[in-house]
Amino acid sequence: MFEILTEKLAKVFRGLSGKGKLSEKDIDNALRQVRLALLEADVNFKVVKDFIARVRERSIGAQVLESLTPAQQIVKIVNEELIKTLGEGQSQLVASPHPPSVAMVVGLQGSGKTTTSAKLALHLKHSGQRPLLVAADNRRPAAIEQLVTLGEQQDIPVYREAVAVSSKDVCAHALSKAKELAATWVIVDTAGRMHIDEPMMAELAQLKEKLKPSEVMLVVDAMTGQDAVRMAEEFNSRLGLSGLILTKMDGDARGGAALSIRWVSGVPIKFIGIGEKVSAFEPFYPERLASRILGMGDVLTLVEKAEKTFDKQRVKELEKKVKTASFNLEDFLSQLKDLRKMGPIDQLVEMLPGASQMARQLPAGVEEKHLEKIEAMILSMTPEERRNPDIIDGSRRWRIARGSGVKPQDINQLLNQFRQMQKLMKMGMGGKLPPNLRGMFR
Ligand SMILES: Nc1nc2c(ncn2[C@@H]2O[C@H](COP(=O)(O)OP(=O)(O)OP(=O)(O)O)[C@@H](O)[C@H]2O)c(=O)[nH]1
Ligand SMILES: [Mg+2]
Repeated sequence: MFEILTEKLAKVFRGLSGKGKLSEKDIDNALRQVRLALLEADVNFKVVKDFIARVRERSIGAQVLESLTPAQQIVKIVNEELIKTLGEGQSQLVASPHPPSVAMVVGLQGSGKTTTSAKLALHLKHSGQRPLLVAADNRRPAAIEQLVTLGEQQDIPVYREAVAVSSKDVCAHALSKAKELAATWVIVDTAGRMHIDEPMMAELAQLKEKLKPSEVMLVVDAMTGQDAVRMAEEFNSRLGLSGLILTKMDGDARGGAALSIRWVSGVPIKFIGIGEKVSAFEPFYPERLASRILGMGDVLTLVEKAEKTFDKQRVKELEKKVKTASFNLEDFLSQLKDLRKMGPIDQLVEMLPGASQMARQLPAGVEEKHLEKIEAMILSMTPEERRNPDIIDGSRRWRIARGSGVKPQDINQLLNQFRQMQKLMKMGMGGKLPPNLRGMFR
């Protein structure tokens, strides 16, 4: 799920980061592509429209256009708005002030109610609760057996009665049983239908009346796309839902349901099912899904770190120096120092305002120790030499090499590479980085 969307978004962002500053037109162009990617992922039309409008409004603001890392700023905005769409923060289960708390599990036929009831019970058990499962789906004898089997496997008690007993009575008796067992949670697996119909809703409403649940959770098959979204709206208006559980998130659906359902229905997603096994169940974290969709791991934290580490004014000065090609080894050294304060080098180089052009040409996995070496060499130079490397002759080279524990050839190599870099800067940094310059970071 989401692979195609992730790929498409990554392409849009790559396109943006290839540019220095962004114009309004660049942003609109990028957002058009984002919009298309979301629609192709089957995200609800209204959700896409709102989302794009929010991202655009924030992106067109001076903050991004004038920023030195506009592409990263936009990724950051997209991430934040995506989280908003998915529901900010994690939605916890709501327990009743008078235990046992009751969670009703509802949904259409085959959505995963029975499996999910068992998953939820196991999750609660693992968090120190004493769950009781209740087989209130008396439409099919097999449904009861299925729950009993799952409960037995996990050593979780299951309350059941004969098929002939009404689900209302089963629930009433189950509550007494829960008291007897001192259960803290009662998870009620209910009957589903092929489609939403009045008898089902009426029965569920009756059960809700009886059980007074603190949670009414709709189980939604994420593979059903926009149908899932409509269904959530209907269930919610009729029954009043407290949470959603998206199942089959391990499938190859395009992900549109997952991305739309919270925004459209207003009901928070509390858990996701990610496999057939009872353990394949997780609390839902909007931030994690958003960053997974954006395929960026912890890049955002890095952006924030970069914002904190690089003094804006100094960054501006550096940019100017780069533009006028008066960027010298001293500037380079100060950038390296800032960079090393922050962490994993290969991802960070990208954020160096002056070197971001270069960074894209760098091979993956630039190693820390090579940067250390460069830093040592520059540190062994006098300020004069750093500002004007041309004065470095044979004897100075010898001295610098000895001071930094390298060979004189290494100093030569650094200076040559630096001269090339300056040349590139003079040309406006437009060209590709020559292969030997890439070696500078290795
Ligand atoms: N891959 C995957 N399969 C799931 C997941 N959740 C449920 N299933 C499968 O979906 C099928 C239906 O699950 P059930 O739990 O029986 O669904 P139900 O809603 O109780 O179905 P009825 O009782 O017939 O209405 C089963 O084969 C489950 O193993 C999930 O998160 N991932
Ligand atoms: Mg079932």
